[in-house]
Amino acid sequence: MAKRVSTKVGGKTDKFTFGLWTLGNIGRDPFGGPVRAALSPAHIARMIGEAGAYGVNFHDNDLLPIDASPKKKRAIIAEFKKALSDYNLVVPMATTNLFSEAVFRDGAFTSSDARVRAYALQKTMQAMDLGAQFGAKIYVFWGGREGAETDAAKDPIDGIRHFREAINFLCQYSIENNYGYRFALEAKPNEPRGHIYLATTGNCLGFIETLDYPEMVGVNPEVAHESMAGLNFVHHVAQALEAGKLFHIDLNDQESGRYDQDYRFGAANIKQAFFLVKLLTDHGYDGPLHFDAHAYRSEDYQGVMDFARGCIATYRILKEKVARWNRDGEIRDILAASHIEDENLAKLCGEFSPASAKTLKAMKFDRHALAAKGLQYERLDQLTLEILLGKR
Ligand code: DIG
Ligand code: MN
Ligand code: MN
Repeated sequence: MAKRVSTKVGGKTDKFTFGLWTLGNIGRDPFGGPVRAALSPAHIARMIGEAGAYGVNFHDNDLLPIDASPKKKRAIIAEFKKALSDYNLVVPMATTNLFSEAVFRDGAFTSSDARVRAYALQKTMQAMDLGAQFGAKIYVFWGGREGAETDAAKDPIDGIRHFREAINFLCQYSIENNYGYRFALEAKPNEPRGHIYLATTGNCLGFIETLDYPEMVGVNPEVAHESMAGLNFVHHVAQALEAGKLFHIDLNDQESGRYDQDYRFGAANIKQAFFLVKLLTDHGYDGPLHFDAHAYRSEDYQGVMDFARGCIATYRILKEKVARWNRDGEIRDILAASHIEDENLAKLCGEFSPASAKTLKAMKFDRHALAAKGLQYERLDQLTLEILLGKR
């Protein structure tokens, strides 16, 4: 593969990242075995570099097989570091695989077996050590096995309490070792468990406030996961962003009512992708843009590169569409007509006082007059579609 000149060319301004498990996905699914040969972490990193990304993420065992000898581990790390350097790639995020091994079949941090919970802590500390070795400053927790098929198995309150115990312990581990990690909790409603605890980003945001170190913990929302729960992904990201808790984001796409498809960004719902890029762009999100997605099982590795380049290209195209939308005169006029502000009312409603409450209660509102005028949202949405379709 051609060695890429390690300069900060255009795309590096956007922090596009891929996990080793994304381009390295070998196409296995519940009904069929692999369709692509397994590649080394160094090879996958080179592909990620060739696609024009900024960085690479990994689970501990994406990089180091769980039973690899110390010698083998050293060799893998050396090759991986060389690939990162050749392509000027960074490692912004690391995470732990607490979902593949049979030992975690009934949860890792929330297992009913204290020995499994202890092993999950040990494995995560070792994975945090590995991520820190590559400079990762974001640590993702996706509790893929933290849940239940039958609630006869355990009290869900025990599950939440055990999860909190683990996160509190690991926050202190990061502090103790000066790793400077920010933890990002990733929600998912189900799959592989019948029901996963902390099913949505909203659940995670509520849970964070019950932790010992809430300032260290944010969220890593994924498009497919909130969509699987039938929610508006953009609104969940907005709440996290507004709360200063959007520490990371997993971009992909998803058709509603399906298993977790992890499609190429924008492949299923281009309008949602547009409004997501608009939210992130308008509010200056400058964290990693992680494509937690993989190519169709139909593809060979040429198709995998098409997939990776497609994720980046679509994000960039939508950024251009956002700029076009924001400067469109007719759109601005429609928004100006529907966004009515009033200095006096802002003062009156913005800060409670007995006087303001008294004044507000005495005011006369003509609700019929307020409802008389239409809002032109049909035209607004049509203009949005015409921009997306390249007509405008
Ligand atoms: C699945 O969406 C999860 C795992 O791939 C990983 O733990 C996390 C990292 O973004 N996303
Ligand atoms: Mn997913
Ligand atoms: Mn994810």
